[in-house]
Amino acid sequence: MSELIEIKIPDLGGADAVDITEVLIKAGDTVEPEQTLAIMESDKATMDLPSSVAGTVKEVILKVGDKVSQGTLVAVLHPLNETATAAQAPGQTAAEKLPAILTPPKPIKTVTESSPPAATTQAPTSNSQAPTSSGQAHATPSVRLLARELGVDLSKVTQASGTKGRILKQDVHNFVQKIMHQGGASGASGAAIPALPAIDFSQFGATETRALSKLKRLSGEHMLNVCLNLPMVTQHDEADITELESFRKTNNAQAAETKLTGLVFIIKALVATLTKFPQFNSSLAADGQALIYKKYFNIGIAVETPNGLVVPVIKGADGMGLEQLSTTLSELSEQARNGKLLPSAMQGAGMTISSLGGIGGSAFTPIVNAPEVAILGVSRAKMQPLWNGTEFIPRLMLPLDLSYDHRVIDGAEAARFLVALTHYLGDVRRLLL
Ligand code: CAO
Repeated sequence: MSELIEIKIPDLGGADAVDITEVLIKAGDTVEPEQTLAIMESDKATMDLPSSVAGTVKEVILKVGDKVSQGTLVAVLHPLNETATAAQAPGQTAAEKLPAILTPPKPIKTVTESSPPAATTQAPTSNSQAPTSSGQAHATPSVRLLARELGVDLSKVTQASGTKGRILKQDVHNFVQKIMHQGGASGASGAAIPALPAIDFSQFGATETRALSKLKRLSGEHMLNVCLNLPMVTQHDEADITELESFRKTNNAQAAETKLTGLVFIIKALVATLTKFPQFNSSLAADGQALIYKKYFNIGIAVETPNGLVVPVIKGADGMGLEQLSTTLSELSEQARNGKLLPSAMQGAGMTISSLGGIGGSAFTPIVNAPEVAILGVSRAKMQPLWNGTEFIPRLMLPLDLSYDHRVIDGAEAARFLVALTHYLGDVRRLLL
């Protein structure tokens, strides 16, 4: 008779008290390695719990609504083969034997860096500070976060479509829609924004409807909230990167190991500029009455993935050289594209860079990744004639777009910030001063 296997929650990248929203196994089921056993939902992401072993479920310990952390017991299995028990240490009791640590949870949806790292401690926008008395309502942290962001008092949401009367996100959206329609009908004024009219496009020609990915829906929700709540302005400037590019090319031709892209120089220059302008590396306090200055230099990088945009964070960018930044950037963007980023890898940025330079374009207006207060957009560098006082000379010019929260940053500060950044990029030796 084989030993029993205890399935436990693995390292959740620092997340704690994560909600179990679905349990997909029951006693008697046979599970395969990689099969999803349950779904967890934190404020930042929904993750599935894949099994690392094959077996028959003897007992399921978890139930929907439980809060779990690393080490919480999920289920007990009879293994299907002996390999599962091969790692058993001698002297363990039956209960201790082979706590099969699950393979790392797979994020299946993420709110992107744009989401506040912790709903309970960091309110991203002024609306999120709207007083609510929703403490008793039955809802997951992410639903509570959504309610806070929309200024919805959960105790007033009467429709609860989830199991055991749990309020779902759709219920919150329905509630808001209902209020908006009531407002419109009664002619009441206020912040409610009327929904766009639904149009049957098939009247104009053939159409096909495809569902948005969860990632797109969630990041879209957050971006809409940011746009509705932040007074944003975008400042544009150009950096002369002729010398930088010449150094980069020479270095790449000589250094076989790590190729540097222009982006790592921009990260380095951004960190130097942030040290001079610390208000750009800050967030508004929850009550909107103070600024929280971050003494760390964590830079979010917007990465395009097949499912949508995610923002992994390069932590401690100030302590990294160009090569280490390059390696870290390519590791994080690869993990992002393979859907392997843990929620913790997308948290804690001070400021974000969104680079479209590899694709094209001369300027754009990136959306601030609230609760951050500024974001740097990078467009495609191109050769341009520059007047040097005597003649036009060809220079490689890099367009930069700085969007900022005007509640925190003034236009003059933004202009100075970009001037400083372009100086660093114009002569990277200044980074050593
Ligand atoms: N000007 C000119 N060329 C540029 C450039 C710029 N500003 N930025 C990058 N390039 C070039 C690179 O040098 C590279 O050229 P080579 O292949 O000849 O070396 C090529 O474009 C591709 O670069 P890259 O995009 O792969 O690498 P990166 O380090 O510049 O960027 C990353 C990495 C992860 C930011 C990028 O791959 C990416 O995902 N960008 C999209 C981000 C995005 O979607 N932002 C929008 C957010 S708002 O919706």
